[in-house]
Amino acid sequence: MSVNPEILNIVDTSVEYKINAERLWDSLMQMAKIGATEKGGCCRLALTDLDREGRDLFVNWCKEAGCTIKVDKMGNIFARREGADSSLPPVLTGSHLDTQPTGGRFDGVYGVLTGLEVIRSLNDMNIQTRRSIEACVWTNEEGSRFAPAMVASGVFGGVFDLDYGLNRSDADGLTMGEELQRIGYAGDEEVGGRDVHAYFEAHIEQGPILEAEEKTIGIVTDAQGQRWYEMTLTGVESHAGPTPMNRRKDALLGAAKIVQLVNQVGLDNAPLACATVGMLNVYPNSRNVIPGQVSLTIDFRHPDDDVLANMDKQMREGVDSIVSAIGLECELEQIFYYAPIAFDKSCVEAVRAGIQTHGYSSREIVSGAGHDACYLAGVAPTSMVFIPCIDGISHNEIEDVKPEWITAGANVVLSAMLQKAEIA
Ligand code: HGY
Ligand code: MN
Ligand code: MN
Repeated sequence: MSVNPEILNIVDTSVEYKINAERLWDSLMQMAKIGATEKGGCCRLALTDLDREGRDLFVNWCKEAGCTIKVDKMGNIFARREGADSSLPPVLTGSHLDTQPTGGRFDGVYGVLTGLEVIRSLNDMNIQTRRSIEACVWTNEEGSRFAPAMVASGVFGGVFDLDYGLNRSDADGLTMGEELQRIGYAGDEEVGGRDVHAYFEAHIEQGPILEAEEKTIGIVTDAQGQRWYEMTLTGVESHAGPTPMNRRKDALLGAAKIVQLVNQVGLDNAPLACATVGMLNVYPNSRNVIPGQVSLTIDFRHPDDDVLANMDKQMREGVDSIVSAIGLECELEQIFYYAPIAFDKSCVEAVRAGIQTHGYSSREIVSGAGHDACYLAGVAPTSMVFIPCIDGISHNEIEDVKPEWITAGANVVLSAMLQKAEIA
């Protein structure tokens, strides 16, 4: 595995800088108690009281580690450990604390607490870095309570404007701005617009590749692109008894055909395409009423932007023929899109050097999931460090890892950050 020689001069990578594995695992298990679910997962939806509890715990731990805390207008948290030259753009690491409704204990949290552990370990080793280090928490990465995903890192990355971000609303009409105020995380700092020297994000792979290939670290070179849609199908509610089959405008029949169509679009663009209908609401949802309206969501992913565009075209053509055959109205809105991302080569090299220092097994990998790093990549040299998860399962309460994977990923992040932050 070749490593860029000039990087190796900045930090003596023969020294295996290590984190405190037990302390990191313990922090993860303490955070997992907040919103713990019966099946062993976590439910801490963005900007709920449980999210606030998790944020408060993180902030207190960072203050104990000597950090100063800043919160921006999207509620993003930055815990800063001053470097020798605080005028230099800092090196950031982090992820998210919000979870899916049936989320796990590691998605997002792992990256956030790895950032804290890097700071705690630098304190233990009494290392002063030349550049400041910041451990971050990005608001609403999941896009579950408030769509779309990665809203706050998207505002930081200049993709969404602040007004758009603050006005995302949940199913009850509550906006992110209102909920940030309510939980006390509507910060004063401007969102983004500042220089960041490098950003690293540790995350579980959330897929099966690393575990199947028995690789401890994923060197994330790219992330696939995404398109998210919201669709409303409108037919005619009518009585399930006297309405003949040939006189129906059944919105749920249309939705069922569209679920099949979305799946087929994924299969037609195999093996890399992903296509999912994750949400479906039927109105009036009564057993003896022919559904008059159905709302559903579509999630398309692919590492090639042209294929992603073709999936969009294939879906729209299929939808048109389904709705006209049944006589439905269809409102279709694309609410989220970003093109596939190539991460920064020098950051990828810093990760590779960290892997070499520790002698971990590794392979290059493209991220199937979206991450805040995808938007940070637009404003700072960025890369990610993946670790395996058991059976590749995530966005599921049974999400699990091996502690040694947690340790390895954090050691690599520590090494990569030291290369970028340099030792004073
Ligand atoms: O949808 C995603 O890829 C991420 O979990 N927000
Ligand atoms: Mn995540
Ligand atoms: Mn997730």
